[in-house]
Amino acid sequence: MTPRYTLILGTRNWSSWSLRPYLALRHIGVTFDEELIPLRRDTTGGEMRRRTPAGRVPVLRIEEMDGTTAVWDSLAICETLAERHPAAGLWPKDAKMRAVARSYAAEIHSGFPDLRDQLSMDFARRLPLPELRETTQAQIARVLAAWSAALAGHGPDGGFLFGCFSIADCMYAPVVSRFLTYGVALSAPVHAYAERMMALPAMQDWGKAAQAEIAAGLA
Ligand SMILES: N[C@@H](CCC(=O)N[C@@H](CS)C(=O)NCC(=O)O)C(=O)O
Repeated sequence: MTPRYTLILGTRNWSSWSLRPYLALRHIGVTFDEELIPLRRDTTGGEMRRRTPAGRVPVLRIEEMDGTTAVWDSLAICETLAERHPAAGLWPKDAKMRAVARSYAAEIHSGFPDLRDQLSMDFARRLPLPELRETTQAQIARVLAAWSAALAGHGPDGGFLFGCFSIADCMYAPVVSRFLTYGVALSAPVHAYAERMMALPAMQDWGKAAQAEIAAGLA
């Protein structure tokens, strides 16, 4: 029996962490349900504590014949999906390339606090670039250098960071959105990468849902 997947996510316009496993699930092509916990409300903290193991979204609930498993944290969810769906190629096949792709994913997962703080995800809005701290500028420069290096090496083989779409792209998708929201200056290859990411049907759908949230006064 195929497992039943449910992604518990936050308000799409804002929930950068939720976007990552959403893209991985869409890439695999499995059907999955979505349950939303609205962010930035008086009720958010309580709902998070009641409905998620760590008081945060995203969570992937996996229901199977022999029981239900909750997986939390965006990177853990992506890794679990890669393990369960090897044919989807969520990591590069080549071991050396995979090691570097994992480093990219881990780097964005554990760092860049100033970038997150000053350029918070606001998927469907276009906003002025705030005055950036030096630390934020350095973090933006690091992301752009890392993307440029990956795209120069592997981009020609598929257009994504490591050629074919991978978890590395899932992990950086919120940064792509942030750079477009705040109009961060991008080189031609990075701009082409950002456009390719935004053209993914899953990113388009996420954007439509984020727009609907804004129209409904939810984001
Ligand atoms: N490291 C976690 C971070 C998850 C996270 O911080 N999620 C935010 C929403 S995007 C959250 O749940 N915040 C709790 C709140 O707003 O009360 C992950 O990768 O999933």
